[in-house]
Amino acid sequence: MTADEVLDDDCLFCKIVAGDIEADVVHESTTTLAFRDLDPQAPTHVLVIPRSHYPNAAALASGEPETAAHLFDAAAAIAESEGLGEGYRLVFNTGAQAHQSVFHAHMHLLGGRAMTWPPG
Ligand code: DGP
Repeated sequence: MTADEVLDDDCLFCKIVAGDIEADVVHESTTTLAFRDLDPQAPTHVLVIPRSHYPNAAALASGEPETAAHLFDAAAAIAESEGLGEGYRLVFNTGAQAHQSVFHAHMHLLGGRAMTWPPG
């Protein structure tokens, strides 16, 4: 944990950041944490999150724009370490209608199989 991160006691991903819930961590930095999704939708399915609590990507971009950029840096590093040179997809579900179920900003990194377009 870094000194300036802001956590929400009721948030699942904040509990992962705090180490209170285990996760299969694949990458970390002072501002970000990345771990494998519990319900993977592709051979590689990693969630890249800010350590601090923001309810969605827009709130993160507004509150901590440098950390928002760090999520993309982390995704690029993970894509390389996971061997996703053929391509990968980055997704931010935002809001219930878009199937956001955890209201701590997170980027899905999906790869390792051919993707369909348009997404459902
Ligand atoms: P979203 O639906 O976009 O809010 O994505 C939330 C993702 O979080 C979903 O794909 C499943 C994953 N998830 C939920 N609970 C846990 C957990 O406790 N650990 C891990 N690693 N992933 C989780």
